[in-house]
Amino acid sequence: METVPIRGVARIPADFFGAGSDPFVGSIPLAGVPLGVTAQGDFGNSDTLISRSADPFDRCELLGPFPYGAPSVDIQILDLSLASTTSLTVTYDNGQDPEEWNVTVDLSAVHTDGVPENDPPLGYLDAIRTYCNGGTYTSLLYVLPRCTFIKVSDPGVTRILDTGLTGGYDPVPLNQIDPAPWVMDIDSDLGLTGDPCSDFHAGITDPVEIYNCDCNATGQRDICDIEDAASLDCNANQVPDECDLSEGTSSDNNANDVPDECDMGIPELPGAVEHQARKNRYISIDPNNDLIDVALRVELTSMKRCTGNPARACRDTSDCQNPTPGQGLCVEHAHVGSVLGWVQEPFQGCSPAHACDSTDWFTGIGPEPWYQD
Ligand SMILES: [Ca+2]
Ligand SMILES: [Ca+2]
Ligand SMILES: [Ca+2]
Ligand SMILES: [Ca+2]
Repeated sequence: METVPIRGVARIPADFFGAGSDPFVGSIPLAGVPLGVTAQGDFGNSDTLISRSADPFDRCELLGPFPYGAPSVDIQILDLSLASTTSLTVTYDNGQDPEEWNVTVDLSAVHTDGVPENDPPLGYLDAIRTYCNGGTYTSLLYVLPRCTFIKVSDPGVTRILDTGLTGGYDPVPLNQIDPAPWVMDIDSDLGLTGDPCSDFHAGITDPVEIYNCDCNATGQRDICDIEDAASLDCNANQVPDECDLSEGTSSDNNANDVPDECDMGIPELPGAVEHQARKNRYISIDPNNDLIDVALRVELTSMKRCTGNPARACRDTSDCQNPTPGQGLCVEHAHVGSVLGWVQEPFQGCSPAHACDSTDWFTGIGPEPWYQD
């Protein structure tokens, strides 16, 4: 919350606070009070709600020619919630009987009555875009405040000054003269939330300002290429992967046109082999690569099983006879395309009594999904 002095309310007339109260002239320091849930939605810690006729820039456009300006955008205040940070002192009969009063400030009824004719003038927002995701802006906003004064010693006693309904008060110009930052997209590292329907977020500075908005020369801002799926971004760095490779920020040692950090975790598999060769029986994979949600799935093209117990896999007939003689012969069963599941340890397991070696049998299949992020 920041302090927003409102200086337009230059004078509170005599007898406003009570018979004989002196006119009050001065500035009252104010701070924002969270709007929270309103008729227009939940605005959390925001203290001011402003509507714009449009976003100043198209998010997917490239940076225009210098000075990167956009037409002015009309703005209008929709809600306001402020409160005094220190009480003000009211006196009577030329300085006698001082009293302390607090004040809260919201909008005059003329702002909210749905009648446009009595509204203060529209304000404007002038934005320039100095890098791909944002720039700076200045603005002017007109406000007719409604002040509710609350007597500190007796909070049940209030006085209301609605500057829109009381003659003699001009709209207060809230002028953002010093260029303030804005962004189109809020960096997730900032932990801030903004209106998801808006491409203009005031008062936020991007941690990194990017000036090359079209690294792949598509004529469209790269972040939109990714959103349109015209470009991939497997490493989730908000840069099209073709630019990661062409600019050398990602390596491609296996020349598959995919940044190598996205290849990590996918083993280089040998070609399909007959199971008798007993290759590929133990594969080390990295399930911690969160960019890849499939580790490795096993398909068998053929497999031997015991004739007496077809559920039992075998290498030769001795496997079918052991431990129970007479369990049949070991013969080939076709299982073309059978998906068995996910690779895990060799089913025999490794133990002091059974050291794993190259003759171990590769059928260790975990129930799906054994490897899944
Ligand atoms: Ca009105
Ligand atoms: Ca582009
Ligand atoms: Ca990328
Ligand atoms: Ca690669």
